[in-house]
Parts: sequence; C-alpha cells; structure tokens
Amino acid sequence: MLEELEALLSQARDAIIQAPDLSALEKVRIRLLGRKGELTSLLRRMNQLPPDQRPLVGQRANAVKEELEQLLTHREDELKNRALAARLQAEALDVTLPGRAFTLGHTHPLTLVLEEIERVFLGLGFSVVEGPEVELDWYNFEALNIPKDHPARDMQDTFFITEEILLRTHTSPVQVRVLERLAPRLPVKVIAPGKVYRRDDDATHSPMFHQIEGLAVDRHIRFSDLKGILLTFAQEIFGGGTRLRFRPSYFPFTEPSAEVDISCVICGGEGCRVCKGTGWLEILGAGMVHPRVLEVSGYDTSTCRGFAFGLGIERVAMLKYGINDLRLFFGNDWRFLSQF
Ligand code: 2NL
Repeated sequence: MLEELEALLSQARDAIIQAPDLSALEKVRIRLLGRKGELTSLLRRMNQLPPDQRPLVGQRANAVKEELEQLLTHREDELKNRALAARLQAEALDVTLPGRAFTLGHTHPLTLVLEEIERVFLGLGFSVVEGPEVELDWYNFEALNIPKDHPARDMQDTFFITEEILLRTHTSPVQVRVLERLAPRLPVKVIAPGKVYRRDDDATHSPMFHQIEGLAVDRHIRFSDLKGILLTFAQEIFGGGTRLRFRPSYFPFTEPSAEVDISCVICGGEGCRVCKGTGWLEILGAGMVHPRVLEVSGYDTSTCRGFAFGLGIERVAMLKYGINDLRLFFGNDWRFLSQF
C-alpha cells in the first residue's frame, strides 16, 4: 500500500503542475481528494491492512494528503496570478496618453464691442436695459411719433407677425417702455442694446443687426450734455484724439435731430479711402427727445427734457477692427472669429 501511495503522489504531482487552468486544476483536486477520489478510496482500504501496518501507512497517507493540498493551493495561486496578469495586460489603460485637445471659443467681435460700449456708459452713470425683440407696433412706431401713414415707416419696413405685432426695427421701444414704467420719476439714464430687424439684405445690410440706443431725461438736460456724453464715448472707443461733427438731420422722435460723425479713425481727418476723402465717418444719430414722445409716456415737458442717440454696433466694430464686409459677422467662419 505504501508503494501505491508513492505512485499516487508522484502521478498527482505531475497532474497538478501540468493543470493548464483553474477548472482543470479543480478536476484534478476532485479526482484526488474528492469523496470518491483516489486518495480517499485508498484510505478506505486501510482496514484491510494488518493492524501493525496501519499507523505507518496512516502517517504516510496524511503526509501525502497534506503535500497534495499544498501543491494544489500553490498551483491555484499561480494560475490565479497568471489569469490576473493576463487580464491586466488586456485591459491596460495608458493613463499617460494626452487627452483630446478641444478648441476654446472666442468672444464674438460684436459682443466684444457691445461690452466695451456698455462699460463706457456704465461709467457715465447709465443703466443697461433690455426688452422684447417681438414688439407691438405701438412701442416700435406709434409711441415714437411714427403713425401708420408716416413716410419714415418706408425706411424701417420689417417682419410683421400680425398687423400690430412685429420684429422691432430699433431698440427705441425698449426705452419707451422704460419711460412708461418710470414716469414721472427723474432722472432717466439708460442704454438699450440688442438685436433689431429690417427688410434689408445686401453686402452692407443684414436683415438682423445690432443697435445700442441711449436716453437721458432730467429737468435740465441740454444739447450740450448730449455732445459731452457722445464725445466721451467716441474718445473711449476710438481713441483720445477723436473729434465729433454734428450735422442737422431729421428723426420723427427727436427735435432737433443730428447725424454725428467722428474724425476718421484711419487717417485722423486728412482724407483717405475709408472716409472717401472727407476726413469724417458717420457713426450715429441723435437729438433732443421730441416732446410728444415724452408726453405719450407720461412726462410733463414743462419740467423735463431729454436727449437720445442710436448707433449700429456692426458699424462700430467694422471701423474699430478694419472689417470690410458685414457678412463676416454672421458667417461663423472660424478663421475670422479666432482673430478677436
Ligand atoms: C440711428 C438713429 C436714434 C434715437 C435713436 C430715441 C429713443 C427714444 C426717444 C427718442 Cl425713446 N429717440 N432714439 C434718437 C435719435 C436717433 O438712432 O441712426 N440709429 C442707428
């Protein structure tokens, strides 16, 4: 029986060492140590031995069992480690791989100019107000002294949603709403930036563009206040040497009205291609608020007056950055946008 034990041990050693994976090893374990396993059945036959041989064989059998268990555990660890190593290699993540770079956005040049203009007027004590782009005919035209049959409506044709609802053609209606809300309180000092719409579409006109309008109403507002505010604005935006020129003009909602030019940002007034040799660039419209506009909104024109002005943000951005085509603002071309 001892020889049988030794044969079993040496055969079992080979089987354990050669088991290729964990499930094969488990089969080997059951074949050797299971309830009907080789060692188990050999031990059962111990009672056939003469009693004096039993302790010796019993001792050896226990030692063999112990060794087999050790070999099995050792092989199991080995196979587990190998499986883990293989899995780690297969699922390896290279954490040193650089991430995918993403492109940073740029502030749109119109936003840049808008924020710069807002900063100047905030510094002069104005508040920024906004209002609806879909507007009532009343706020866009009627309250601004532009009745239905007024010729000024021709130049400001727009997109009508109904007879009385339209896309605003300027940001003036925002200021009318402010006047209506605040009346009769003084002073009023606001700027109203935003998108406006007109029935225009060519190289120099877009059906949607941006405006900023300003309005100041108080007891003693004079035309010279308007000149001072606009001069400060022009010098902040276009440089300290900038000069202004006021030419008489007409708007239904101001009286008197003026077109305001700045000295050419390119030639400084000498005359060049950009200013068409005149030395001046038309930049905004302005005037003293028409008393009818103030009265319609609830102000008493015997005790207050106001100035107002309006300018196109695209035009300011084009002059400031030397952009020659309005459509670049709306083309979403990365090569253009990334320059700002
Ligand atoms: C231009 C001219 C202007 C105004 C806008 C205004 C607003 C109220 C009352 C009176 Cl509530 N006026 N705004 C005044 C004069 C000119 O804009 O050429 N804009 C691009």
